[in-house]
Amino acid sequence: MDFKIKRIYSLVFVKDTLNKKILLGYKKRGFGKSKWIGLGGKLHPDESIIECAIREVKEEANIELTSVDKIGYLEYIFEDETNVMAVHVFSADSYSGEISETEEIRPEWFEYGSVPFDKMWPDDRYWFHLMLSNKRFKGHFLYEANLENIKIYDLSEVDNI
Ligand code: 6OG
Repeated sequence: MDFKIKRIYSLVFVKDTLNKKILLGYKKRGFGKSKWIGLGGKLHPDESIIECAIREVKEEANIELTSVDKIGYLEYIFEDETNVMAVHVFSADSYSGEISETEEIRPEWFEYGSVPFDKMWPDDRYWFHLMLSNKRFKGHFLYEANLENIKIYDLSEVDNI
């Protein structure tokens, strides 16, 4: 029997819309180590996905989000693995506190035109432009077991997420 176990994650992009900059985090450890990623992580039992997004941003960059907008849903499937990562994508353009580095993440602002795709998850190249231009989207990505190549994907813009 072939069945998949879904693991649920949040993935949050904090935007400085005035200066057209996006906050990414350099992942210092764990899954995705040495990549630039959005902030976020695994859903805990007894919290909503929005609570997860807010908690993870606090844990990883020391700021408190004051607005979050759900903008995307992505599923990652890995060859030879039973787990599926179900990732709820958010954007946020207001927060309180000062952004600072934590044990897991070194946060840094990037201009929309200087996003370091060569040091990010390969799927980001497909949907980042949608996220940056405030579009909503859904997609699936099947990764080869080496986690470097995408074998098949689908992606679509949606009105509601
Ligand atoms: P922690 O392990 O830090 O949560 N994530 C991915 N993001 C993209 N763009 N592509 C992928 O391709 C990803 N796999 C995981 C989801 C991991 C964080 O990294 C995101 C979470 O926000 C495979 O708890």
